[in-house]
Amino acid sequence: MAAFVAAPAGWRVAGSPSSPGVAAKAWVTGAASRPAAAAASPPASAGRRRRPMGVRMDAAAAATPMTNGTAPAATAPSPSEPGRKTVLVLGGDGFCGWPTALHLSEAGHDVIIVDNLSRRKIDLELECASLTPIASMNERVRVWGDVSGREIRFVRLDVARDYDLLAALLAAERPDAIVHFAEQRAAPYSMKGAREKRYTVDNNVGGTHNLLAAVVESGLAAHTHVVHLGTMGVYGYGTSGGEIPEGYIDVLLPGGRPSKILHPAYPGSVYHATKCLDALLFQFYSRNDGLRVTDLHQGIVWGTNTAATGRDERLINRFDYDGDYGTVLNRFLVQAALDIPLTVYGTGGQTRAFIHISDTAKCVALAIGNPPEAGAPVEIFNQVAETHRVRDLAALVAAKTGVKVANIANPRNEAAENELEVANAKFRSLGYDPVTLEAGLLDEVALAKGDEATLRKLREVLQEQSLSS
Ligand code: NAD
Ligand code: USQ
Repeated sequence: MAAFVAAPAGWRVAGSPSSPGVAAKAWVTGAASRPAAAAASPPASAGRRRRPMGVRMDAAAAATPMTNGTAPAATAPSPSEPGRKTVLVLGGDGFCGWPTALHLSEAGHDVIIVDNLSRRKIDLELECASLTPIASMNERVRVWGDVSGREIRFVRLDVARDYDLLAALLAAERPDAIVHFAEQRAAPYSMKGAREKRYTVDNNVGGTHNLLAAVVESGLAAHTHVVHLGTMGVYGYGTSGGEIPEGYIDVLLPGGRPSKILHPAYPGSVYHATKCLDALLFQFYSRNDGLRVTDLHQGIVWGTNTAATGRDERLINRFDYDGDYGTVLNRFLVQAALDIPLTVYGTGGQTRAFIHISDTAKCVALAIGNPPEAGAPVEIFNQVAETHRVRDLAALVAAKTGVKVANIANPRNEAAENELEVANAKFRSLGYDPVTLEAGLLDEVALAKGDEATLRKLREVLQEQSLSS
């Protein structure tokens, strides 16, 4: 348990655990303490060309509705339901993708999840797991059919590798919108070593480019709206010198020529760099092919469940708390529940933007409902609710739970202190009314701290993970 506290994974420690109190537990320390073979990144297994679930490999597949074969006897919403769209959710097995898929399905859209399950493989590689028990994808969509009466189809394919299958899927389904979550999203993981850096770039940039090329090749450029989950980290931290605008800045080019350009990119990790490269691809395809793209620059997501994932325990969302995928507030919540001092890296002067998981789903739905015109510049929203300094977050959690705070050497190469002010007027004007941390945190803490059964479960899970590592 103490290992969990003291062993954040980060890029300064890759290859040689060096932060004080680094633990022996592989599931905590990440690749740093793992033999090379055990650290094999997903491409090793993803490379085996498995037949994606439900996807027929013959030519007829392109015209055949694709399901996972266990689709529930669901009452699909009527095709005439107003505003109903066919929506592909790439990465729909993940932390943000799963609740978003359910939210969109509940809203009446015809949802198809596409995922290669690579995140589950990374769990095995890191010898860690979601704190919450995650059902298989087949079970997830079956249970959703039972409780909601709505069908979600699941197609297993690798967006970065299975180009032909992806293109066939688009041609067959002609989706109105594609929500693209399918990327390797942990900055610490992307900085572990050359293997993880290369995987992150190949997977993220390759996947995004495959998607854009497939939309064009399928003749859907003017039809399909691509909604991508980007990150606030593309702007860098403390680089804007004031409020960060939504994507673009007005500049005067030499000779006094006015122009509107993408906000300069200041990625702080290889992962964040892939989001900057994605943004350039969107700009190119939007100008060159008239693609309709919305890029959502999202802050750090916290929380676990949404109304939809709370409808049955087999629908529960994943909750990561390890040093790579566990985001800061969710780590603090687990630490508080176990009465482990909160791991503030450095001074905790890093200011970051935050959003609750239920708002992720709502914002994506808002974006889908407000597509840009074909040929319009990429629409960019800052998908954030509020900003906080890490040390203030720790103080808030400590005040609500009585847990102590531990400042530990920062394993990341980042500014010790930064200001962060973010514009998000566009989302607010569309009706976005965010869950705030002050209000929502109470629920999460109650879940983790107030409920003895949950506490017991947390301890059991940590105990099991310690034994198996
Ligand atoms: P996650 O790792 O839980 O989910 C990503 C999903 O995509 C996984 O299910 C994974 O198996 C799948 N995937 C990855 N590569 C794939 C590929 N090549 N083909 C098919 N499926 C693939 O991550 P998340 O937290 O849900 O994040 C989703 C997206 O939102 C990411 O792009 C991330 O950058 C962005 N985002 C997340 C946060 C956050 O705090 N979690 C904040 C800002 C932005
Ligand atoms: N931090 C701590 N203690 C911890 C863990 C983290 O102090 O135990 C600090 C980190 O040093 C960092 C901040 O908290 O300064 C945020 O770290 P994080 O791991 O919560 O989030 P980050 O690495 O920024 O990445 C997460 C998601 C990523 C997304 C990004 C949005 O994993 O997919 O893009 O948030 S943003 O940060 O706005 O760019």
